[in-house]
Amino acid sequence: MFCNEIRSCPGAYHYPGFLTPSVQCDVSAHIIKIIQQAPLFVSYMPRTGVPMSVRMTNCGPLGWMSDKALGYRYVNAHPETLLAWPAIPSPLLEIWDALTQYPKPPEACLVNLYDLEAKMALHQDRDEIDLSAPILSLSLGFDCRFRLGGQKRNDPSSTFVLSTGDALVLKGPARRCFHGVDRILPTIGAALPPPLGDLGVRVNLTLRRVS
Ligand code: MD6
Ligand code: FE
Repeated sequence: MFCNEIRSCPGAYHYPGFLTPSVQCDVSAHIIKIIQQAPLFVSYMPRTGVPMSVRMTNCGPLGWMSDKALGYRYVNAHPETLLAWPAIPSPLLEIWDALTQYPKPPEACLVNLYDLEAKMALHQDRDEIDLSAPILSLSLGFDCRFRLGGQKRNDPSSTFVLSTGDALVLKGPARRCFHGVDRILPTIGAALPPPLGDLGVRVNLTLRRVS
């Protein structure tokens, strides 16, 4: 399989088109079922309460959320239904094994759904207790301009495009790199298959170890 190590960020590996179209369809069907069991919700920035522009849900033993009062955290139940998160579908567990070779399965899979205007501000993923485990990201739908920097917010960054079917693994030093989604590139790339396409234009899954 073809893979680029991102120059500005050692430990970041981009696998363009890693998911074949048929796997993308299968994963999309699983995402629809997850959203039926665990509806999309909005997270809010800690302290300010500013809503995030993506809608999200999770699968796995733990799920990520944020609200004004308690901020970023992992929880074992959906904040609105109070039900346990659905299980991580087996194709995603297999992709995790193939791309990370990490000896333990992911504990959380965050599902972020973007509309045309949604973005993701520059951030580090550091709410996990175990920051030595890799993070695996999978993208479906429209392209986006993804920004990857260094371990400090003001370190130089570079951008590249994440397209449908792309995988990105952040491990080692890259695990703590700042990153974000500058914008969706609506003129390029595949639309999400129905009925996901009625909900948004891009899905990003991030699979992580937490504990
Ligand atoms: C996104 N991705 O692609 C947002 N986090 O929509 C992330 O925030 C991310 O791609 C950790 C590792 C890889 C990622
Ligand atoms: Fe992230």
